[in-house]
Amino acid sequence: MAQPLHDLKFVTSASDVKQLGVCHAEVAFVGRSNVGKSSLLNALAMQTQLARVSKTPGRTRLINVFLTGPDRWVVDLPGYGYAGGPKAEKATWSAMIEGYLTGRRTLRMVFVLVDAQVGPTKLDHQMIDWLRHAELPCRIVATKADQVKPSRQLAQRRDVAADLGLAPGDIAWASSSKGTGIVDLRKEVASLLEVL
Ligand SMILES: Nc1nc2c(ncn2[C@@H]2O[C@H](COP(=O)(O)OP(=O)(O)OP(=O)(O)O)[C@@H](O)[C@H]2O)c(=O)[nH]1
Ligand SMILES: [Mg+2]
Repeated sequence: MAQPLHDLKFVTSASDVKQLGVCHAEVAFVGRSNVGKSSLLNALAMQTQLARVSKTPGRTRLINVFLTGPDRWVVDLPGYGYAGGPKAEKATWSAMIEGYLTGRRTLRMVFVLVDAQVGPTKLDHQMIDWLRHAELPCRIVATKADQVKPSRQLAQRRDVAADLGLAPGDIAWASSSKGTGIVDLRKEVASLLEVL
């Protein structure tokens, strides 16, 4: 059988949640700029150029919607914490993300991506606290796990989890470039979207 999510295809970009139509179920990826959201999406879809990956932070500036199966969406959100750009633009980004996160009843899970090596930043904490307060389901994914030295992997996983008040097993540990954790994450997303 074909792998789930392999058929992900880009549908639309929006600057406002009001521009989005309805779907049956959706999951979203958030995280600070450059944390690897688009790369993870590509890895999950087994495609190299589905979502645009860039060395320049702030590449993804709109709500990008990808479709899999019948009316199932995977949504790539613009990264937060991008230092560049005018202040007014940053305020627009936060409004865009908040509007999306609070405006979708079909949203089943928010995957919050945190850099495995750097650990949760102040902005990551703010995002996670905000999601918990808004009672939105969230799952932490530590990205770029290949950047953590093999001898540090276990300890780092424990530290990142503890920093967020979680157990190590609560965090998905992934590397888009090496493929670590991608199969499990793909299954998790497919199961949430009921496309398994
Ligand atoms: N070593 C390593 N680098 C990665 C991994 N995933 C992404 N990167 C690199 O990190 C950089 C940013 O990746 P993106 O996927 O564009 O990050 P993003 O979160 O979508 O960034 P914005 O769209 O700017 O918010 C790129 O240079 C990627 O090649 C990974 O698993 N391991
Ligand atoms: Mg991106």
